[in-house]
Amino acid sequence: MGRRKTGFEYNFVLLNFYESGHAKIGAHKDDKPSLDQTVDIATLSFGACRDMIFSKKGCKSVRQALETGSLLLMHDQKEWTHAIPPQPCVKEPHISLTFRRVWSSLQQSLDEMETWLFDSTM
Ligand SMILES: O=C(O)CCC(=O)C(=O)O
Repeated sequence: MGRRKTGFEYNFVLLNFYESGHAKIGAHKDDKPSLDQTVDIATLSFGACRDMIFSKKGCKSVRQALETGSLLLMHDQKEWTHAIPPQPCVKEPHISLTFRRVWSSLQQSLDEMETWLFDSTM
C-alpha cells in the first residue's frame, strides 16, 4: 500500500490481531522519535468491526468504526491519543495492518513498537 491510495510512501507495517472484543489497546500517542510525523499512519482493517476512540485535550472525543476493508488515515499523531476499547459483545477476530514511515533502523523501530504495544495492551 502506498502513494496511490494515501499520497504517502511507507516502509514499515505492523499487524495487530484482536482475537475477540476482549482484546484492546489503551490510549496512546504514536509519537515515537523513529516515526516520520509528516506521514499519516494508515490503518487497513479486516474482520469484525471495532471502534477506535480519538482524544485530544480540549476537544470532544471522536469514535470511529473500523469496518472490514476500510482505510483510516491518522494525522497529527503527536496531538491525538487513540485507543481500541474492549467491546465484549464482539466475538469474532479483528485484524489491522498499520503502515508507517520510520526513520531509524528496522530493529530500533521494532524495539520501540514492542515497548508501546506491551505497555498499551496491559
Ligand atoms: O490496531 C489498530 O488499528 C491500532 C493500532 C494502534 O493503535 C497503532 O498502530 O498505534
